Order: sequence, then C-alpha cells, then structure tokens
Amino acid sequence: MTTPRSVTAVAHANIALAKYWGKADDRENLPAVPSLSLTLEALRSRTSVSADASLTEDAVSLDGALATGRARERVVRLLDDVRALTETKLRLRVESHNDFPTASGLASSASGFAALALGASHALGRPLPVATLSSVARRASASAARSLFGGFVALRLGAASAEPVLDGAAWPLVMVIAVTAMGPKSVSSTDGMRHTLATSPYYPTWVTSAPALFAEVERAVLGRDFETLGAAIEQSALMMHASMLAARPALVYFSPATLRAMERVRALRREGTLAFYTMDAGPHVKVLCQEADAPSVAAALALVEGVERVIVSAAGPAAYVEDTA
Ligand code: 2P0
Repeated sequence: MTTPRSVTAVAHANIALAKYWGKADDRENLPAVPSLSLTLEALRSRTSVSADASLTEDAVSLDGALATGRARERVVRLLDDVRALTETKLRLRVESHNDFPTASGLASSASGFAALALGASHALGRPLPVATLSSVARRASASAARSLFGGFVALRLGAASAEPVLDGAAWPLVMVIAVTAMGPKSVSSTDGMRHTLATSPYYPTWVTSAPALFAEVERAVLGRDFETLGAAIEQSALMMHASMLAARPALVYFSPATLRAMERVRALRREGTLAFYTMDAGPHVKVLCQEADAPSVAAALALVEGVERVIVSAAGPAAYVEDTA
C-alpha cells in the first residue's frame, strides 16, 4: 500500500470483432455471449483522479462538464466498488477526457471506465491486480473489461474479467473508422440490449449462435487467418444487428452512410483488397484490414458520401498510469 495521491490513467477504446450484445445477469452486468475485441491506439480516454479528504461526495467532470444524473451514478458506483475493494472511504475528484466523440458508438464508455478503475485504485494508494480492475470495469460497462488489456482481448462467457488473447504487435492489423455522424446516439447500448432481449424473436438465436462465432474469431486470430477472421467478424456484427432489427419497435443504428460504407468495403474486396467491416451501437463503420492496405482503404472510405472523417488506428496498448503529482 502507498499513500493516496493524484494520478492520470490512460485507457484505449476497443472495437469488438466478436460482438457482445445482451446480458445474462443485469445486476452483475455479465454478458450473455462471449466477445473478442481489438484495443485501438488512436482512441483514448485520459482520466485524472485524486483523493481529496475535504470532499463529502465524489466530484466528477466528463469532457469538461460536471457529470449529473445517470452518467454520474455509473461513475460513483464504480468508485464505490474500488473503495470497497481497497477498504477506503476517501472521496475522489475525477476529470475524464476522450480524444474522440463521446456516446456516439465509438466505445467511449469502454476506455472511460477502464481508465477510471485503474486511476481510482492508484489514487487511493492501493493498486489492484489487472483482473480485478477488469472485473470492476465490467460491472460498469461490459466492454470496458476489455480495455484494461492491449491487442486482441477476450471476455469469455461467464468470466468476471477479460483476458489477453494475442499481442497487437504479433499481428499488425489496422482498423479504419469511417465516422459518419458526430451526434450522440439515440439509444444507449444498455437500453438497446434490454429492448432487444424483451422484444426480438431473433435474440435467442443470437445468443445461441454467438459462442461458435466467437470461437471461430479466436481461432482465426491465433492462426493469423485474415480471410476467415474477416468473414466471421462481418457475420458477428450483422447477426447482432439482425437481432436489433427484429425488435419491436426496430432498433436501427445504421444511417444511409453506414450502408454506403459497407458497400464500398464489399467493392474493395471485389477489386482485390481484403477489408472487412463491423458496426456497433452507432452509425460508424469500422473496417479491419492488413497494414499495407490501410492507406488505400482509408482513401476509399473518405470518398464515401456521408463519411465525415476517417480515423486510422493500429492496435493499442493496455491501460496504464501516466504520471503522478
Ligand atoms: C461490443 N457493444 O462488444 C458491443 C457491440 C456495442 C455493440 O459493448 O450495458 O457500453 O455498459 O455493458 O459495453 C457497448 O455496450 O454496454 C458494447 P453495457 P457497453 O463492443
């Protein structure tokens, strides 16, 4: 144990290659399906946390604005988990910044809660094992469990925490993100999952099909088999979206630009460039390709009508503590 202090923790966002959608246990926030993701270098959350004995409650600021309501509650609940594990009662001052649009389907909750869990345990002077931090982050947002680790990361069915599968440097794939709209998404992932579970006749099929797809994605990653990986990640994303589309009312995260970008990726393949798409709870299209093809894939996506910006990212590192004050 060390003394409480001020720290800045950094965590990178991750994009799932085998998707998580749906919960087996709402209270513990345990996913109903296994997932496997790639942590991304280009998207990060930087979270400063300091223990402050003069505070009577946690002070939370997100991207420069004081957090209130549900956003603040989720942060405080995570901090309560870290306080319970570190046997401290100190209140914390939290300032978190993302270097990409928040709540737009670019996984801001994943990197944000991962950085928060790491920063809080260090600020309280009791760094926790990474598996414990991953489990704490999972309770706040299941995808956040994966952002404690770098490269290819799995959150297995029933597991409390995520685990690394393959180092990013061992297979240097690139994710090209076609940002199609900057506005906040209309339905949060948590609400969208609840709605899909409650009303979609395709949800049970998604849940029973996902483990085999996850296994195929993991085998393809370990075997560095890009064509099999690509086919499996597209099916995982589309099967997940099919479950949402069959909900009542339908949950549609695609915009016209989403469909245009997907078609551009299929055309790239017809032209001989291997690239594969995945989409999350937002309209952006994330395209996985091999390193040498990244410039041409990025150039092609930038020309798609409705694509506002293209972000090119290599695999990113595990979450880390940046500095101390
Ligand atoms: C994923 N997504 O595997 C999937 C694919 C979006 C689509 O994890 O309710 O913010 O906080 O556990 O982790 C986004 O959902 O949801 C997500 P909660 P989370 O990346």
